[in-house]
Formats: sequence, structure tokens, C-alpha cells
Amino acid sequence: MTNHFIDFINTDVFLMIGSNSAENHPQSMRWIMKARDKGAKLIVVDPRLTKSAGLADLFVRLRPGTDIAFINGMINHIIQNNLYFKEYVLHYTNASFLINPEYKFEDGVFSGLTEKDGKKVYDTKTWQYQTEGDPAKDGLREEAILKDPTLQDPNCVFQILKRHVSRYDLKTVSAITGTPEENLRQAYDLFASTGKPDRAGNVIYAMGITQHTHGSQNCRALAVLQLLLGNIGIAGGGVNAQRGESNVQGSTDMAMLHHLLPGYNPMIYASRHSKLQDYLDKDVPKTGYWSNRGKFLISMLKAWYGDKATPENDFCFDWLPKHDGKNRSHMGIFEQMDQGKIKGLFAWGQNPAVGGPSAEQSRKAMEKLEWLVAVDLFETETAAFWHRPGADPTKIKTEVFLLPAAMSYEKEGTVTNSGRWLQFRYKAVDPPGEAKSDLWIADRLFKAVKKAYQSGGKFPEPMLNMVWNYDRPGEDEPNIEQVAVEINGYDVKTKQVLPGFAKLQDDGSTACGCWIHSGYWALDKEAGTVAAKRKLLKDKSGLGLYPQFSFAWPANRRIVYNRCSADPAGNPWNAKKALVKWDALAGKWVTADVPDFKAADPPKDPDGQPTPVPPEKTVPFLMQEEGRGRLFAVKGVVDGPLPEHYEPIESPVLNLLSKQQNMPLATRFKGDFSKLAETASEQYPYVATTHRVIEHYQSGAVTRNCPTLAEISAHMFANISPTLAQKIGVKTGDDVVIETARGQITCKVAVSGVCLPLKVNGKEVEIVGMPWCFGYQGIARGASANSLTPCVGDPNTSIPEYKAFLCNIKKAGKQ
Ligand SMILES: Nc1nc2c(c(=O)[nH]1)N[C@H]1C(S)=C(S)[C@@H](COP(=O)(O)OP(=O)(O)OC[C@H]3O[C@@H](n4cnc5c(=O)[nH]c(N)nc54)[C@H](O)[C@@H]3O)O[C@H]1N2
Ligand SMILES: Nc1nc2c(c(=O)[nH]1)N[C@H]1C(S)=C(S)[C@@H](COP(=O)(O)OP(=O)(O)OC[C@H]3O[C@@H](n4cnc5c(=O)[nH]c(N)nc54)[C@H](O)[C@@H]3O)O[C@H]1N2
Ligand SMILES: [Mo]
Repeated sequence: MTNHFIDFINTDVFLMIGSNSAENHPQSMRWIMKARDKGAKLIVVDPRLTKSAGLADLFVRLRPGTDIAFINGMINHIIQNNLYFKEYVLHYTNASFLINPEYKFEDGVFSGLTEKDGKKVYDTKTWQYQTEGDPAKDGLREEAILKDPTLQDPNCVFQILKRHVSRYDLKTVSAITGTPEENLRQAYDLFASTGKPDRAGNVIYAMGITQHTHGSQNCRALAVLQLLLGNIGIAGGGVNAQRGESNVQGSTDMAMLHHLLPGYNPMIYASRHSKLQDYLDKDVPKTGYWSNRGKFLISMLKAWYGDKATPENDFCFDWLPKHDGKNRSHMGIFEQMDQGKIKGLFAWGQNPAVGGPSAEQSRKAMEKLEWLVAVDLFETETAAFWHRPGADPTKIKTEVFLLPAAMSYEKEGTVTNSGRWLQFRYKAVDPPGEAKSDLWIADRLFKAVKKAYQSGGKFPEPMLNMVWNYDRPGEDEPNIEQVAVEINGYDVKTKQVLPGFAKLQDDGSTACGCWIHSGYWALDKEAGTVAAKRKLLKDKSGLGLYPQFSFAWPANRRIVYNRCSADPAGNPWNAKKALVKWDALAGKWVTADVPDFKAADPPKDPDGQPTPVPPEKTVPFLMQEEGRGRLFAVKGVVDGPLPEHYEPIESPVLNLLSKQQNMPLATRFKGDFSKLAETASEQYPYVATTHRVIEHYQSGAVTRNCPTLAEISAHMFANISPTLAQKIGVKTGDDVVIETARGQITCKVAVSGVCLPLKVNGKEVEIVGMPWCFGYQGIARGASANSLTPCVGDPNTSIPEYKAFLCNIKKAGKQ
């Protein structure tokens, strides 16, 4: 999230799209409802009439997988009717920047589409700015980029965007999404009303936006929208992803992703990086804040390899495992497993037999493993895959270990919420039986592997020399505070904990495990550490910033890009909600939030005062190389500089906008994972989507094992409309069989207005909505929706297309 939950009280209009916060983020909904009590409006955009939609001022029902049509339509409406925030757009975005005149968009694809190793990729040469000098040598300096401040040049970003979205008129959008034109117009006007200096619009999104083959472009479209309306960097605004598991933000910060290192540094690839200098040359930008990336990487190497890491040996860069460039995402791993190329799997706090796409094929792929270790609270469907219904345990050779883990209340450690707030939580109760904390398990596992390497093995150095100083004398449990010190960072010589990442160096004098978290473990006089802070009292701003409650990364900043909350001269757009302000008389910045720009230069002599940086010298988007918000993405996404509507891979209709039916770069998989229905399939005529329910958590391991919750929500079901129910002859409570190209399931049916047919280009399209929390273990059992879902993914993230695919549905027992 660019903003945070309490900040929602400052919002005037919410656009909740592809998120059902009332069920899935009740704490978030609490702040939304507080804002509504003060007069804020809520728009909900969802294929289903959700509990959130029931609380909305305006509900927009759209066909799954058509959000870009909806959002580009809004962008078009805003530009055509002059509803964008002109001064903001001109000064804080790349609207005026000129793009290579060779850039083209034709037949639904961008210039540069080619094939490499049998895969479609874009060469992004024509998507670049026109510059003076050579950006490859000097970096992407803002001063060197050619611009047209009148925004009239046909090659400027604003005109390119305007042309691109002009095809998304109300009629076309309505024909694609199935949303009536009047409903679209109402939503567009209401949200566009926030394109004024004193109005704040807040975009809230989650899995309805991300789980598509164009999920990243869905997010991009929302960012473009918010930049046009001047809603980024202001109180009550932002693009706010409602993250999932309580600590999923923390786990992505820590690089639980195959293409990242901690703190969102890019991964090291064998093909690109044979030595440290390659990384510094190719992946450290010359301009923008990421130009400090070398300091972050080298400090990480010092944290991992300690005294062994020296400038002479590239800080042990050679010891880091290198990515081989293959698809190592969830689906890539299961494809490899199916091909017998993976020997063993740790399912550590995850349950892919229920949560992964094409679940039955995935369960079969696990049969090819030599061993599987499940580290979990329960014997999940994954741990029990070898004795699942229909499997023959005598034929499955996989050796399965179940290590019982302690739950969050049974151990201590930090959790990072969607708003980037990190907080230390204390242990409440002891874990039952032999259950151990994950840290304990990781500690013993590492020590056992290290011991094995001591008696030989290939390339033992990284294992034998890894810093592992978490023992607490006389205690069984490793010292989690020592782990925190390593993540926070310390001075190598004095071992003093660092106050923040500004102190990190690239000469080996500092160590830091995850630069964005740096400062969270710095000492606080009263609380002990910043992350342990729990003081709500001091919020002088009145904006809910509460700087003394927990720690918000980076640098305890609550609202990122906050320079944009004031005009170029430093006067807040909205004086009542000022985050930062230039006091011209005093010649300094007055700040309620930690500024997201360089507000002062350090003092010239040790006793001197820092010198304030005047407004015209500050950069609104510090993390971007060119310092501006990108309406047109010259970098960062592989599948296009502007969002374009493509149909989901499985779709009931042809793409109305172009010949390009779906995302040209979508990731696809082989063998058992390649099964797909064709466009407008007669065999699978209905659109299916999946969602969560308030009673169950995720794959249901923790909630279907809880007797009360298992009783409240005991059955797998599918929601269908009364018209579809009539057509197939069922009523609520009947059993139905749902089938896709991957397989079939039997479950109950619920007939209501939650799902209704939509008129898509003159054709009635029925929607089938299913929760995905059921499986064959636990107290409440039922069929898994993921037995039906396809293995296709977004080319940037490899997230599966869980939210839009084709199915058939029949009354059970009927042919
Ligand atoms: N009770 C409960 N809370 C949870 C979880 C849980 O399992 N149970 N899981 C947690 C986790 S890990 C996560 S990631 C979050 C997820 O939180 P959400 O994203 O809110 O969860 P979903 O219900 O999967 O999807 C949200 C909505 O997207 C809609 N949708 C489907 N397809 C589309 C589409 O193409 N466009 C649009 N605009 N909407 C679409 C669905 O109908 C659904 O209402 O919730 C977290 N909170
Ligand atoms: N069709 C469909 N599929 C989806 C989605 C969807 O919307 N539709 N959503 C996707 C999303 S957003 C997500 S996040 C994934 C989730 O997919 P998974 O992560 O595979 O599912 P979870 O049920 O969250 O698995 C967490 C496991 O961790 C265990 N656990 C809980 N606490 C601890 C602990 O402290 N330590 C350890 N070691 N274990 C613990 C739980 O018992 C549980 O078995 O599913 C994805 N799958
Ligand atoms: Mo999630």
C-alpha cells in the first residue's frame, strides 16, 4: 500500500475493485466505514454482489477479466472531459516526456514483439524517451529527457495515452464488460470527482485484480488512473493493495519470491552476473534512489557472510546461489516436478494440494518426489497427498515428513501488515505437543545441513561460513532478537545497531539483511525497539499518521511519494490534510510525515544545521530513475508500456478491440498443466471465478480444523443465477457437477443474486462463483475449486489466472 489503513478516514471516494474487504479485510473495512460515516462514497467493482458491494453507494458488476476495459474507459472519460488534475499531471508525471517516434501500437500489440527461444517477448527499444546524450552511459537523467510542457506533441506521453484509451468509449467498454453504460458513467463521474486539489480518491484492490494473465497491467491501469487524478502521495489517496496472509507483506519484503532478493533488489542470474561488478553495472541505476542499490546488496552480503566478505573477494558474491533463468515460480516448480526433475519439496506453511492451480495434476506431480517435508500446524491435504481419496498409497514412493509448527500466538516475531507497518508480537501461549517455532526448525535444519557439509560435499564454503549466531546460552529457542539485529543492520566494527538505511555503505563497513526494514530495530528509549512501539497517543497531524505506533518501512514513512501532496512551490494542495509544507518565510520544510524526498542536505561542519532543500530542487518520485510517476512505463513491466484489454486465456467471446485475443506473453506450461478450453467453447459455456469466504482462511487448514467454523461453513458450493438454475434444473442445496478442461468436482449449489448473467456484446454470459477453501482433510471437507483452475500466468509475476476460466455446470446425476 502507498498509504495505510487508518489513513482511509481521509478519503472522499473509494474505488474498491477486485477486493472484498468486508469479508477478507475486516480491519480495512472498519476504516472505510468510518470514512463513510463522515460522508465518503464507496464504489465496488466486482462480478459478484459481495458483502462489500452490499455496503457500497454504487455497485458495478463486470465480467471477470475485463478490468482494463473498465479502467481504460474511466481514463478515457477523464481525459475527454478534462477531469484530470492538470498541474499534478504536468509536474509530477511523465506526461510531457517525448517517446521514441518509432513507438507503435497496432493490432493489439506494442512495437517490439519478437520471439526468443520459442517464447514471445518485447524488445523495449521503441518504448524509450527521446534524450540528449546516452542514458546507457549517464543514466536516465530527467534534465536530459526531451519534453513538451504544452502536452501537444503527438509523441509526448500524454498524447500517446490519450490516443491509446480513445478506443475505450462507453459503448465499447459496456460491450466488453457487460456493465450497462449508465452504470459506467456514474462510477466514472463519481471517482473522477477526486481529480481536484481538495478531494482524495482511494483505490483499493486485491486478488480480483492480480490473478489474471494481465494482472500486472491491471495494477498499472490503476496507477495511471491515480496519477491522472493527482491521488498519489496524498492523505486519503493511493493505490492500496489489500495484502493477504497477515504477514505476506513481510514475506515479500524478505524475498519469498523467485525473482527477488530481500528489499526488492533484483535476483542474481547466472547468465547476467558472473561477478559483483556485473550486478553493479547492469542492475544499479545511475539516477534515482535505487542508485544506492550497491550499498544494499553489499551490506546484505556482509550480513550473510560476515568477516569472510571482503572487497578483495567481491564480498563473497560468488557464494550466492544464481537463478538459472527457468520459470521458478509456483507453476514452474510443479511443471518441473511433473517432469521428474525435482527430488524433494519443503511445503513450509503452504498447502499447494488445495491452493495451487490445477490441483489434481499438482497432487499427481507430487507423487514423483522422493521426499516431501510439510512444516505445518496440521496434516494438510499436501502432507496427506499420498493417501488422498482415489490414490493408491502402495504405489506412491514419496517419503513424507510432517514437522509440527507453532502458530503465530505460540511464538514471537514481527509481522508486517499491508500498510507496511511492522510490529513485534510477543508469545502468548506455549505450542502444543512437540510443535516448534519456524525459527527453531530453520535453525536445526541449517545446523544439520552444515554438519553434513563438514564431512565433505560440493561447494561447502557458503554453508560453512554463513553467519549463524542465533544461539542463546542455556536456551532451546534461538535468539530472534539477534535475527532482528541482522535484518535491521549494524556497524561492522562497533556492532552498534544502525538508525536506518541512510547509513549503509558499499565498503563493507555496514551489514544489513533487508535495507527497507533498516531502523525498525533501532533503540527507542521507552519501547526498547521501534518495532515494539505501541503508542497511539501522539498524532499531532490529526490525519491518523501515529508515527509512534509500530514502524512503517521505509524510514517510518506512513504515506509514500508524499512530496506530491504539495504543489511545486511546496504549498499543500489541501491545507486541511497537509503532509509536508514549505514554509517560505522560515525557508524550511514543515512535515507531519517523514518526507519522501530529500528535504535537507547534511550540515557542512559537525556543529552546523542541515540546509533545507528548496521545493524546486526536490524530486516527487524519488524511486524512479527519471523522478516522475509513469503514465507510460518505459521500464518495469515486460508486457507493454500501457495497459491494454486482452481476454482471459479461457474466454466466452472474441476480443472486441483487436485481433490479439489474449496476453501475448502469458506464461504457459507443458504436459498435464497445458489443458485449456478454446475460446467460446460449446463444451464449457460459462465463466467461472473463485473467491474467499469470511468463515474460512485460505486452503482452510486452520479453519476447517476449527469445530465452530467447520460447522458454520461446512459445504463446498457454487453460486449461480436464478436463470442458470432454471436452465439446468436445480435449486439451492442441490448437488451439481462442475467441469473444466482440467477436471470436475461435485458440490452444492446456491441460487441467488450474487451472480447474475451479463450482456456481453449482445450475448448472455452466466457467471459461476466458487470458494476455493475446501479439501479432503480436516473436519469440514469438500471438493477443491482448484481442481478446475488453469495453469497460465502473468508474464511479470507468474501469478495464475485463478479468477477467470470456462466451465460447464450440470445437476449431479444428469448426463
Ligand atoms: N476470511 C478470509 N480472509 C482472507 C483470506 C481468506 O482466505 N479468508 N485470505 C487472505 C489472502 S492470502 C488474500 S490474498 C486476501 C484476498 O482478498 P480478496 O482479493 O478480497 O479475495 P477474493 O475473494 O479472492 O477476491 C476478491 C473479489 O474479486 C472478485 N473478482 C473475481 N474476478 C474478478 C475480476 O476479474 N475483476 C474484479 N474486479 N473482481 C473480480 C471476486 O468476486 C471477489 O469478490 O484475503 C486475505 N483475507
Ligand atoms: N482458486 C484460487 N486459488 C488461490 C487463490 C484464489 O483466490 N483462488 N488465492 C491464492 C492466494 S492469494 C494465496 S496467498 C494462496 C495461499 O496458498 P497456501 O499458502 O498454500 O495456503 P494456506 O492455507 O494459506 O497455507 C498456509 C499453511 O500454513 C499453515 N500455517 C499457519 N500458521 C503457520 C505457522 O506459523 N508456521 C507454519 N509452518 N505453518 C503455518 C496452515 O496450517 C496452512 O496449512 O492461495 C492461492 N490460491
Ligand atoms: Mo494471498
